[in-house]
Amino acid sequence: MKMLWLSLLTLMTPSRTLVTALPLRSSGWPAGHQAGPSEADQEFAEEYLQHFYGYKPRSDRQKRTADTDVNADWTTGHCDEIQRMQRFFGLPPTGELTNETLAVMKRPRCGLSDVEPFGETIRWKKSSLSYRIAGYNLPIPTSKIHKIFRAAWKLWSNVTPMKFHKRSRKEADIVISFHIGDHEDGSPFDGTGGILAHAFMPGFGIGGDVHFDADEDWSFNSTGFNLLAVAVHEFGHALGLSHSSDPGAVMYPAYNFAPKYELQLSFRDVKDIQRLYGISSNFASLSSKKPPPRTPDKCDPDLSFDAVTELQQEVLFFKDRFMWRKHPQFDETRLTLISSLWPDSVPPNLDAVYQNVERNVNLFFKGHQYWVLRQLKLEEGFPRNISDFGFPARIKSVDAALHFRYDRYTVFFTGNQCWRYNELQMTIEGSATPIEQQWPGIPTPIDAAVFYEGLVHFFKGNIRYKFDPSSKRVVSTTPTNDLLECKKNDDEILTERR
Ligand code: 0DY
Ligand code: CA
Ligand code: ZN
Ligand code: ZN
Repeated sequence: MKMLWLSLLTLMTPSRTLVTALPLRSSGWPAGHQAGPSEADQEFAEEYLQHFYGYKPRSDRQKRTADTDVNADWTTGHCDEIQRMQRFFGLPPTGELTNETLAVMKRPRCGLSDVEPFGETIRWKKSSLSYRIAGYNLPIPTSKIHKIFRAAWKLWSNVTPMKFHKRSRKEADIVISFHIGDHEDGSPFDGTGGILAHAFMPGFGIGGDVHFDADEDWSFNSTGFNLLAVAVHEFGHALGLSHSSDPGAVMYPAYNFAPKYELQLSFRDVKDIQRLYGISSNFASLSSKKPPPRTPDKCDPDLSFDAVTELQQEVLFFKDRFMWRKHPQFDETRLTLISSLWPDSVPPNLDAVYQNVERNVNLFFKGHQYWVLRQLKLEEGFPRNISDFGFPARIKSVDAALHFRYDRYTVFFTGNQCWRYNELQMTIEGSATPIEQQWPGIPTPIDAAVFYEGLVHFFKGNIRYKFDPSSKRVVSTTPTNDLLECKKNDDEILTERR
């Protein structure tokens, strides 16, 4: 991830040392008065100062009386920004738009703003941005592409005071285009897969522009890559966001779109963009109706799990649309989206999961449905109804499933009862028994259960109960999240500080 972001930085924000290293001339400046700049030059300079020096046009500056000298008036209005720009380039800080000043402005340069020192925030200095769609010829109809881009901008304008307008002709702040292979910006595309798109950080010229790899199978449903999902990510870059280490974020460096899950900005994305541009006036009412989803935090003392299972040598802890994977060889438990391992087939907010080693399948339960996956593939005909297991009709869901691989049976937990399911005969043995009888000391209903290191681990809320099946008693209780080892990596600490 770090690599991706580093390469993005070097590719997308051409070094500004290039600008500062330009030879500075110290002599030969014209001393006398010179003819004022043309209107076209004024317009150019105005845009330049807006982009790089945070110049904000004020409406009173536009008001000109008939008898004022237009050039003098323009220069007075821009004096401060021109001086700052002149100092930056080693020009005499006259505050006037001299020919030399104009010449320096017109030199090719990178898209970064000079106002904010490197390492600080790069963002647009105005709240209304224009975008233009240039040079597309794709299997998707134009009207559909327009709709997708409008929807992608809307996600960002919902939470910030930013406004985005489509332009069909004329220049635009953000030019969106589709390209194949080398398209002469130093970052060639790579055919199908790999790099899907890239964007330039806010700035003049190519700054803010978004390029999509035309070799990809772009789609607006579930085949290929979802254009909306990638557009939202790229527009985030075009607005000045870098990659996020939060796997729930749209700005996560890898394509993580799950068609079953509605595309929305995560809490992290919203925080990051609002740090750059502030909060939209209707944000409070919007987010009270539908708050941006938070990514679960392994260090949250109130963390609870939806389900826990063994998977090969790993233990998987499920929460919402995420899971932590604990591998005996790695001391760090990594958070990933469930969809990054099982794309499209497994739903979020599961009730129970278990692995049947003998049959080499994993079973996922949610509500009255269950899914059987062999390796990473969904078996045909699933999801099916949990009545298959032989539960009476009153059982509408299960709380947890506990598989005993050596004895070939699985215990299902429902409320304060449990059921013993014989995996060989594929039937429930006898009828339900009270949990307190089979598993004394375990509170009900439970969230999750797993067999791990010779003990049964029950999870309820933020407490984990270690149960010894041979002596039939709880041997210890610990916080639910202690197996995840709450140690934050640098990335996470950095993102949280913001
Ligand atoms: N562009 O913004 C990217 O991040 C490039 C890589 C960069 C070094 C130029 C890129 O296309 N990354 C792929 C991507 O899907 C990585 C991949 O998994 N193939 N990025 C866009 C994306 C789309 C949707 C990311 C998310 C969601 N999270
Ligand atoms: Ca590609
Ligand atoms: Zn490009
Ligand atoms: Zn990216």
